[in-house]
Amino acid sequence: MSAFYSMRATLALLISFVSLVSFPALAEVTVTNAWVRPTVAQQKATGGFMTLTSSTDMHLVGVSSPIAQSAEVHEMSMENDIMKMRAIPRLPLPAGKTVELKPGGFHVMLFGLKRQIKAGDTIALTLSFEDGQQQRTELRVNAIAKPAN
Ligand SMILES: [Cu+2]
Repeated sequence: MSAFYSMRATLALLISFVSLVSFPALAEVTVTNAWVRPTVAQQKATGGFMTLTSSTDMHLVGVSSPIAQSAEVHEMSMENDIMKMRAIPRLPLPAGKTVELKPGGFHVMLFGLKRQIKAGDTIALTLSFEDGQQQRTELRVNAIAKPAN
């Protein structure tokens, strides 16, 4: 879908360093390079991508956005030579390991888009995490709309 867009260089890099307080330990999830694919008019779904690093073992268990009626965490896999994607309820974030959501791999899927997403738009995403004690925390990040690079 990005073929509809010129490869205009988008230098904006949104970096969110947010501390998540999880008693008694202090857990920290770092999200960098959050971006979403722009859409064409009438397109109702798009993908979101980012790099996640957690200081403690966590799971990404949900995502939402005010621009979408619903959102899911997806994985891609090859089935009979066909690339398929499906929703996964929990994406493990092992302590200290960088987990990438990128085209062709894990990604966030936004459904029921309420308007067109244009390159340069800022899209708010709320990520839900769960730690080993089933303690949930939310983290809001701003994703920049840009074509895949
Ligand atoms: Cu998907």
